[in-house]
Amino acid sequence: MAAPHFDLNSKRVFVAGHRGMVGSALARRLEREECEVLTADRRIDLRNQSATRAWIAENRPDAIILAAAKVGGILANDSYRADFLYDNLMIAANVAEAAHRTDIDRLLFLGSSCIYPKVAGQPMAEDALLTGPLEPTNEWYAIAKIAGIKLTQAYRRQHGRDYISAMPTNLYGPGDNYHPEDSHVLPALIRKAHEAKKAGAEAITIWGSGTPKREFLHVDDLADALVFLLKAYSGAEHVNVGVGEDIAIADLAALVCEVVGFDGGIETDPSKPDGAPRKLLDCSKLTALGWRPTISLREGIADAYNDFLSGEVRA
Ligand code: GFB
Repeated sequence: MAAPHFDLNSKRVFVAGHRGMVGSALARRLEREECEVLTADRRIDLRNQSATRAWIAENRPDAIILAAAKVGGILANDSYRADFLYDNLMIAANVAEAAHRTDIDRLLFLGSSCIYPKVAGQPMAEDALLTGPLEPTNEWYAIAKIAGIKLTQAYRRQHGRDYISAMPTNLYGPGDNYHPEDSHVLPALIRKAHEAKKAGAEAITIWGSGTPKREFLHVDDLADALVFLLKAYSGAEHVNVGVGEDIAIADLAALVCEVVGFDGGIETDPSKPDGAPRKLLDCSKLTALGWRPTISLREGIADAYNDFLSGEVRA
């Protein structure tokens, strides 16, 4: 097998955002590598330029994976526009600049599939970026994430830095946010189905029409893909990370109810937004590099439900 582009052996890898769902999955996955994982034990505010510069200069990692972000579901994105734009812009800019200033040559930035136009040919390949208007409910987040991609490209081009970006599809898994209003759809459905089962309710209510389609990637598969890219990939263009198939929200709700064991009905609430009609990623670039996911949606939902049951939010 060819030598990796970036050898992780004996390297010090800073996982920024290690308390979040993605960062904690990354820290678990990196335990299987011969590298040292650095996390910021004393919480650093990555929105703060001098604090970020100081931490990175003091700790001097060999590589940084930027998994820290302000995230949330469709309603949170729409409600907290300033936070989603400002926080994510500052985090991306501060970390990229501090990494360059400290002479750190390897950075992996994480974006999201919402960087692509609201209406784009499906599946969406990397070159669909900036070919049309964004989905309005999450354009604030998307603009910050597009700026992050552009930062990695700019530091590559102007300063010769080996900075790369990965764009995951909708994520779920252990450590997710199960907040009833602010969460993404999959954890929200787990909570709704669980609470309806406990209460003996007749039905759960899902937001919107139930017809939009989404693609779901388990966070442990994402972490594996990110470690793969960190070792193997160098290029200006970002890389999509997904599973290659999507599911209508109404069908997802039925699957979640089945896994949770709730056999009541599913009603829709058309007063809530649908968001993008579909956002399936074209992952042929990642497949050609040699990576594939391994966790099926049903298996992943069962794992996420176990996580929900073991957590504080159990009602
Ligand atoms: O996961 P979600 O909030 O975000 O919603 P997006 C996906 C779809 O599920 C939408 C529907 O059509 C929602 O209307 N849905 C149905 C629900 N019931 C529920 C529910 O109880 N809660 C939630 N949250 N949705 C986000 C972006 O978009 O995706 C972010 O806002 C980010 O920027 C993230 O990119 C991955 O997939 O629509």
